[in-house]
Amino acid sequence: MAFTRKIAVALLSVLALHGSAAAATLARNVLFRETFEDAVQMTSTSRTQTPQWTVADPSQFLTPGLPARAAHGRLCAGTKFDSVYDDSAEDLLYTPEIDFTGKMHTTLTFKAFYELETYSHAGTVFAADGVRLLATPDQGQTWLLLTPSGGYPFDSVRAFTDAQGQTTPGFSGSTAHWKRYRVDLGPLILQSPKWIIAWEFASDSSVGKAGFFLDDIKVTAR
Ligand SMILES: [Ca+2]
Repeated sequence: MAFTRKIAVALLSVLALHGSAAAATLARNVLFRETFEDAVQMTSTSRTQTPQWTVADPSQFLTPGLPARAAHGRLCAGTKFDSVYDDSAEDLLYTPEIDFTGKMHTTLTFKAFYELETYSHAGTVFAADGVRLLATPDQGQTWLLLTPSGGYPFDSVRAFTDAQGQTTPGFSGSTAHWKRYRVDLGPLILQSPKWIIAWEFASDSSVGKAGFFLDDIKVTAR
């Protein structure tokens, strides 16, 4: 009887070890995952009265310029599926704080599909509305611009112009399909172990388009 109990205890501890080893492997490889299907972890804030960021099935809407379907599963995040986006909007969609303590080779990947306002002047195309990737180590006190591998399609976006007249690069124009983007988070992690990552959408005072759609977000470390 005592022997059986000893075996049972030994088996239990083996099971417990296997369980924690599996959890440790998962924790090491995928630090954050968002597909917008259920139990969505990301949240949004809006400067305007009508929030732009929402989660929906794009196949259920007739708005021109929307993706035919989500990139992963049925649902994706996007700026107003039932109409074009609003003017003078500034909306953040952000992750919970991600803890990178002890991690190396950290990477963010996501899929995006977008149609955002551009304009032409003297034969050159400029970005009016856009989306950029930001990260904060201190709950939004300070923000850093993140740059995807290969850079942003536009070097400046008018809607991101600040009080000093400065703007930043960003996504603008349009994609014909879902595109996968990759961001090396290594330089961030050298500065601080915990970060919130945000997608900031901003529009100027005229011309709405279908907007920016986001899915299949993954933060990994090796
Ligand atoms: Ca999805």
